[in-house]
Amino acid sequence: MAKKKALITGVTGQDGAYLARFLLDKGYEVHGIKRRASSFNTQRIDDLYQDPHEKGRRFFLHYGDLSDSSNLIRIIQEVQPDEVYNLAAQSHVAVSFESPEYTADVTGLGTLRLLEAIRILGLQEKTRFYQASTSELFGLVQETPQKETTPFYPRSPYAVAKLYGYWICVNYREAYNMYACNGILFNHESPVRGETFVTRKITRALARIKLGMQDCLYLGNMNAMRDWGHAKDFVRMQWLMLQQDSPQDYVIATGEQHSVRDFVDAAANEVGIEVEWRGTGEQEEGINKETGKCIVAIDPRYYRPTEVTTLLGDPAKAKSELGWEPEVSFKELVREMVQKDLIEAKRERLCVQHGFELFQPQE
Ligand code: NDP
Ligand code: GDR
Repeated sequence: MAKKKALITGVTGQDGAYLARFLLDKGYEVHGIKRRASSFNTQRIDDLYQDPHEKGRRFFLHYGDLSDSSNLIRIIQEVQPDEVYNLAAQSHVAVSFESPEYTADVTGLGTLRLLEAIRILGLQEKTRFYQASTSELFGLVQETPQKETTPFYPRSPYAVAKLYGYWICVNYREAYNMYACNGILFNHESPVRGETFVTRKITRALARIKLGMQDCLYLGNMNAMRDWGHAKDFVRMQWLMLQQDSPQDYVIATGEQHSVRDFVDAAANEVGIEVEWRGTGEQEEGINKETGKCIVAIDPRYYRPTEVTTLLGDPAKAKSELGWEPEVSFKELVREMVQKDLIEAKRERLCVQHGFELFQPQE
């Protein structure tokens, strides 16, 4: 039987990297779209790279951008994919308040461009489509826990753009009979999570604080509640959704909720620091019990103009219809992330001890 071909947009991102590995392990030929950048941006998938001269190669990268229809049409025509996973997006909620139009273009219209490319090329019978929808659609929550039927109330330009992506995917399914589905995924993390999302920011900072490479971690709203899972579990579900008899939308979540402060405590515990919380609101701070030093503080610049204060998913449909269960617990997720960041911090400290000056990006 011919190998199935998958095309992944956003292959250089967290989920793209996990999904590419997952599909290669399943025997797929995997094509990914990467953006042209002024420096290397493929760190998360470098180990998958195969020399173009290698026989039997199954992993291919194409330059492209979700803002460029002609480029998307050309790539899809060339690849003729059985499955398209649309993971590319300007995916940072806070950044979307600063770049709302760009976010609408890439995160919202980008979805339309891909669906149109499939339709224009006459591939709607062959190509199945996965849209990376999000729990941010629920925003100001109307019901707890949130499930497939919970009304949406987006609270950021990012979420509004994803709302467009959600509905255009449903519309192409109904109008053109395409196999197109939305995975409404709650937050999922991993050791390769982007460094400016709160979980990775916390694990990275606490590892560095433990090793004396940083003094304090500055955060915004520590009361925010999220349903955090592991990316590895969630990409399995993305694939499962495209293997069914008929296309449907699913909520993917763990069904367990923690606050940002809980995440700090769990990560601190993993690195071996006990945090004592003092004060409230903008004055709240976390003190290292052993040293008496303040290691966590609030910086209001991380507050968002409109916040999503609480999210908790109900994955019952995914469990009963697709037999999906998350395998990694919250504690295991935090441990894996902290362990990876401790290794990075040790490497960094070693360089400093040997006289190398390191460039530290700030967030
Ligand atoms: P990342 O931010 O890690 O990855 C986003 C990817 O999109 C990167 O590969 C990025 O490229 C690419 N990208 C950004 N802009 C463009 C563009 N204009 N054209 C082409 N590619 C572009 O996100 P995640 O992997 O965490 O998430 C994957 C998807 O799932 C996203 O759509 C996100 O919105 C959605 N989602 C994520 C959740 C999560 O908790 N992780 C939960 C729910 C939904 P580059 O590497 O060059 O920046
Ligand atoms: P989110 O993730 O907005 O849920 O979007 P993020 O990790 O950015 O924020 C989670 C919560 O933590 C609060 N917070 C902070 N957030 C960041 N980034 N930095 C801080 O310093 C900080 N302090 C507190 C936030 O206010 C928020 O309440 C992620 C993205 O992956 C989206 O693409 C995806 O759709 C959703 O998850 C589901």
